[in-house]
Amino acid sequence: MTNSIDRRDLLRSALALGGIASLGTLLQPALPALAQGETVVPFTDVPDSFQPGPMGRDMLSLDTREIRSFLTANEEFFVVQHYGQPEGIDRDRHRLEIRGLVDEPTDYRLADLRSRHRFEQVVAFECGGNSPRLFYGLVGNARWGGVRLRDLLEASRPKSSATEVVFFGADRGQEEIRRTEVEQSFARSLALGDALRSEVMIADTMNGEPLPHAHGAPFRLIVPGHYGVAQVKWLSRIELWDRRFMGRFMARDYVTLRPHRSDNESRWLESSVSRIRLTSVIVRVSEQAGMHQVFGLALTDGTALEAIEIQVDGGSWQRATLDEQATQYSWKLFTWSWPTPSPGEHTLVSRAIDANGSVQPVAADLEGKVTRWENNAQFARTVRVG
Ligand SMILES: Nc1nc2c(c(=O)[nH]1)N[C@H]1C(S)=C(S)[C@@H](COP(=O)(O)O)O[C@H]1N2
Ligand SMILES: [Mo]
Repeated sequence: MTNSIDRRDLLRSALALGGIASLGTLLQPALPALAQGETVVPFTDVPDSFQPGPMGRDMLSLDTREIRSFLTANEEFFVVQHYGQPEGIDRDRHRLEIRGLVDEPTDYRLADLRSRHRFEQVVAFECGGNSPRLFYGLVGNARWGGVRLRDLLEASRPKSSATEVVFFGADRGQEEIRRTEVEQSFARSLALGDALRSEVMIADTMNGEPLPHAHGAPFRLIVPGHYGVAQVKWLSRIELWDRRFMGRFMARDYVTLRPHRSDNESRWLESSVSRIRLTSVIVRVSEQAGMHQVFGLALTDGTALEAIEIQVDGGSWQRATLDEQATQYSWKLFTWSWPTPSPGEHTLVSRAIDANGSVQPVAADLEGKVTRWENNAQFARTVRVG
């Protein structure tokens, strides 16, 4: 499998789908210029001092105003990790170990994965901490290639007592737990039933290129429809257990605390950040020959998106057009033609509605949520039309 073939396949599928991505720019690190005569209507909610891109070595955010293609280039895909990026991982020698409650403990190297049955899928995810602060820049949409986790798990023959699958990264950090200093790997888990879902993959390519180091080379877990924290990078060990895993990133951090009201009763609930909550955000407004276009993106947990609606200055909700390149687990891009806005400042907001009739919440619905995770509230943007 060579990169040039992957690139060509990518271009061909983009062509076949007749999408909005302009071909020459599909995987370019530099963003293309605007269409001739197209100008961006500036957001007035973005301070001049706002600087997306790398923030130290452990974070990179996407400039959502500049999204111009269906797939996010590898160099622009956001980066988050908690214990730094591990050094000294040899792409070809790094091993994935499958252990615990299995009859056949097995090790895999990159070449072993390359020789197994492979597939590709487009999957978008955002960090569970994505928010207005970075204008929702902790998000990306890529075509991942690799093997089904299920195939590897079945080859190791899980014992009937196994209920939990724990995924360990090669990166380690110091934690103080119950007044004890311990060294831990980044780790997350899935219930065995979830781990066996056919879309869960171990990916070693990203947009047809070998997985970059910042994104977990040589291979990472991809759990479509889940927040970023589930997508374990630098995957090195999988263990099957007969009890729940309660590591930091499952049970202490990335835990949402919110009040829940039902039957006149209110109680506090804690839940582990897992499936993506229905969300959408407007990322750009542009003007060309007097026509105004509003552009944005939406994410679901894989549930079909029913509609995106746009509201201007508190008026009636209008239906946006969904980009036809969208797949079940990709992000969903949308556009809306804004008829003749008057000069001056305007407020625009989008809301996503899924096939179950769920509507993206407003900030008031999330009132009382103590932790910052899972902020999927409708996000009003302001622009000045000149
Ligand atoms: N090994 C490892 N995997 C990890 C993390 C980490 O710290 N270590 N961070 C997680 C979090 S919180 C996010 S949001 C995603 C980000 O993936 P990306 O950097 O490829 O965008 O990786 C996840 N996988
Ligand atoms: Mo994250």
